[in-house]
Amino acid sequence: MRLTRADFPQGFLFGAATAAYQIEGSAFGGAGPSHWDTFAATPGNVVRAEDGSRACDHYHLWQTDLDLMQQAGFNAYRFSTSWARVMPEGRGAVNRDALDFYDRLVDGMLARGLRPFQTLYHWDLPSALADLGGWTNRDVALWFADYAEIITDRIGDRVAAIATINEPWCVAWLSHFLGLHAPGHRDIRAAARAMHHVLLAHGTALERLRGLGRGNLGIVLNFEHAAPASQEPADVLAAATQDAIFNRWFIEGLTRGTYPAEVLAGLGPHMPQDWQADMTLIGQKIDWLGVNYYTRAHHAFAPETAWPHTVTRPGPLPKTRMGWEIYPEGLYGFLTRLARDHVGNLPLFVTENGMADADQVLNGTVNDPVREDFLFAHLAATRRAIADGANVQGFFCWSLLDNYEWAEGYEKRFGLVHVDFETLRRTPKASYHALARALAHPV
Ligand code: IFM
Repeated sequence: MRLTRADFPQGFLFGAATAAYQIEGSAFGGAGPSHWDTFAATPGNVVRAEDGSRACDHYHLWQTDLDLMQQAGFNAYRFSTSWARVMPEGRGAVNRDALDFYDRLVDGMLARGLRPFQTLYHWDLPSALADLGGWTNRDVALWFADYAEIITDRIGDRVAAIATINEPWCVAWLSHFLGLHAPGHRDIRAAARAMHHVLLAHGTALERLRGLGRGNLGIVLNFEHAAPASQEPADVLAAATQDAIFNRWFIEGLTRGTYPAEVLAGLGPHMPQDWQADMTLIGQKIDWLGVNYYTRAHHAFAPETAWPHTVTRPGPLPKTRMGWEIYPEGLYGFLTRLARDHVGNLPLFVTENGMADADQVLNGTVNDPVREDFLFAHLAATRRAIADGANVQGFFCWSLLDNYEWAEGYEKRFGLVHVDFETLRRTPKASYHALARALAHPV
């Protein structure tokens, strides 16, 4: 038996999530260039060098997309506002068309009974700020707070919740240590700085918004279950180190006023001077925490490599088109672990969960049974975490639409709704209809 709305607490929010650069079309409406435009234009970074200039053209088709949200029976929509759209140079001049666009978008959500969950930063750093060092420059915290103030001045009176940053691990580690996302650095000093400045920016913006009377402020972290590749002590240690980098650095910075010793062992010498003095600002109270969860990874000790001396190995479970193992148990694990070890009764939201496949339209329909099973298994894991005491108040599928999957271009389809990137035609997939049936169920 599949779960329905009635299996969740009264008032539980169901929604889908998107991000500006992945759907809007950055060429429209006077947006400035972002570091994703230049990363994508550099050979070898992105599959087929695709970028977000047109994407799903949500900039023009947003009403259709909000209708799809409403027709699915969702009661919340997680979207991001683009810094490069609102402030094309990152600082200074404001693009009035951008403010008008987000104003209409939020009103459109409210008119359809969708609670707007805004994310302030989902990776489109304005190029002018990237030129100044981006996340490696401490000033990014103030630039970000200024942008946060400007956009919330326009729409903050109507949004239900605001997240400062989406997935700091990706902003900092994936992009400055592993080099796989913009700006594509593979540099431990840049990574250490970004790992700290991303939380400093969160704290600075949070303080600014709180001072302006804004409420329901949070942050969205991503978590990945870190398993040892074997039971050898060295592999167990490798998994613990990766767990500390991925799953503990940000939440401990936010809630414990320091970073895990295992990570400081590697990053310590490269950290900004006096980083400890920022931890009170970083550790300010948040009103909710967003949890993005997709998979687990297996880690092995790699003595021949530099710190953190780890490599990943393939796991045994079925995998999605991203090559990610399907492991719903990991979501249960993080929701209960966060409640137990870090945030107590703080409201948690699953702000992203979903999977990529090579979905195709056949005779006007898209069959995606693997995604259906995936989503219902993760909903069941969430329900079990709630029963075991985690205060989870909502679940957002990633994503409403097939969209620009960053370095993977348009090849990996995460949507509940198929998008034909030639015609821009939207076709709801079977998983969309299955969710709509589950949500139509009387409470
Ligand atoms: O598409 C991304 C999203 O932008 C952030 N979280 C993970 C998704 C899938 O990779």
